[in-house]
Amino acid sequence: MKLFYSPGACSLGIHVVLEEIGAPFTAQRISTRDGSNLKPDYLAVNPKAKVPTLVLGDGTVITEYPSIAMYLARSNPTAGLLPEDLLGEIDCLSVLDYITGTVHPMGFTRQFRAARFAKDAADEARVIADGKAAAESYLQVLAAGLRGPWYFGAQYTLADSALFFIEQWCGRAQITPPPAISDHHRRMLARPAVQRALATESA
Ligand SMILES: N[C@@H](CCC(=O)N[C@@H](CS)C(=O)NCC(=O)O)C(=O)O
Repeated sequence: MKLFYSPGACSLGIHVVLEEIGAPFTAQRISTRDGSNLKPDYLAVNPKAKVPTLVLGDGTVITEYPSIAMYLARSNPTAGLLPEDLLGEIDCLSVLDYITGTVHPMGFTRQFRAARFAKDAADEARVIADGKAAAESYLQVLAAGLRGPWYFGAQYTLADSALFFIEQWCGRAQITPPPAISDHHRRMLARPAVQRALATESA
């Protein structure tokens, strides 16, 4: 398997999942900051020009964070990254969708890529402020759902690694998360799989 990631991007959550599973994989760095995701070589793999992208050994390409995460968890059931009951699994998918479909784009992308959403340069400060306010309110929702020590209580799941990339972004966005989220972030940083993924991405 090969993971295309950009350092510190949402692909970090998938990188952590791969490290948790422990199956062999190659981490292929591209940078969305320097526009490598727009180059023809990468567009041939993922025409959406986004990370993460997972390429399986037989060449199958999987895009979109929740789909990649679900594939990895379902194809490696012994890693136990999904609740076992159907409604638990659906709850987990719901958290992944909320984080990647709402919190990420509406809260954080608006702050980190304000120019894309602003009418002109003068409008960027408003876009950033709106993104920050939205992110703070989404974090309250996530904190209220956190059952601790992991998102769903005793079992560590895909929801935890997705929440982790958001927690990493709070510093860059100068957001102080609710205490339950900061505590969860500290627990994540203590996990060897998280430390391995961070070491690779910062090398
Ligand atoms: N819907 C996609 C969104 C992924 C996404 O927005 N990734 C960002 C990095 S965090 C990206 O690749 N941005 C590059 C760009 O928009 O130019 C998913 O869930 O995988």
